[in-house]
Amino acid sequence: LSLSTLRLLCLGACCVAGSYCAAENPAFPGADPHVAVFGNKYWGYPSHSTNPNIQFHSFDFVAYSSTDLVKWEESEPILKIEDISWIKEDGAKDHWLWAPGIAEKNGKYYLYFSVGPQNPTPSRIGVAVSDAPDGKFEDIGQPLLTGGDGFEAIDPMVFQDKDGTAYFYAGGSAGAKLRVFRMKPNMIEFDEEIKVDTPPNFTEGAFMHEIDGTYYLSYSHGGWNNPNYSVHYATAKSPVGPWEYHGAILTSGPKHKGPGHHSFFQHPKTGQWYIAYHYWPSTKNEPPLEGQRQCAIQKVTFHADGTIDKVVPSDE
Ligand code: FUB
Repeated sequence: LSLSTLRLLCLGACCVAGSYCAAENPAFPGADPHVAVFGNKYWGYPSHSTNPNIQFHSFDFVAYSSTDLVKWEESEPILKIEDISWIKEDGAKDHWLWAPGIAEKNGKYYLYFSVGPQNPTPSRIGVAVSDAPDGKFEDIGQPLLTGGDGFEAIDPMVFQDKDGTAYFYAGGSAGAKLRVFRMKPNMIEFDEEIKVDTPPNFTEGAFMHEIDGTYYLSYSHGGWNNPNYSVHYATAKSPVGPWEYHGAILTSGPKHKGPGHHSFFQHPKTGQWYIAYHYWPSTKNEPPLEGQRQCAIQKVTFHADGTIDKVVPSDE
């Protein structure tokens, strides 16, 4: 057995036993990963593209599943652009998908996704539903949210609070504006918009989670193809603010630049928290960064005072 095979076996065995679980990076290809735990598996949903010139033009989505954060299995396509009936209604010539967000409720899975172009027609967000985390997902037949008036409808994320209420977060890029909606119990319609402040240094990629009554709003800051891309966060006593800004948590490191568009998830047995994000493989310090973005996973530590230890991209 080679050293790397032995290492894989050891990490996998330790992780399944619930004692230790370190990822190996890059975890899987793509960008904007939303990683969640469903049943006894980790599931990763990224933007993916095989064309380095069109970094966020996905024409379908796939899911990656793993039991140990080391070996990831790619699914068949879970949603294809040609199965989304309303996409062409804006009259634009070309369309694409990116930045999926996943949620589960009562055994149904909801995949929220961004639809381009962002201009001259407004960006849109759709949602598709499945009975399984690896699909197939069926689009609901109409957009859930459309951009406009300086708001870009991109980077959807749904957070379910302890009382079961679901909140939808989206927005960013040129508008750099965050919008939040309380969802109806069916997870495919909005109940009402909740006016929130856009936190400092917000660019895009909002993510909400809660630990012991502290609500963490984290988000990307900077240019998505620039080394200054990073993840910042703010905390609140509710899922809709008011926010207390804490600064950057994930920034470029010596090996990999421009990390961002992340998600947080927890080891189901040990409670260890992880951050999933994408980075650029290049070590150059100037944009444009080379190659395809890659998804990475690292341990992260939250403190009782609401602060988070800083992270830089690492290979494990
Ligand atoms: O992947 C395309 C865009 O890049 C996303 O919308 C942003 O969050 C950034 O990651």
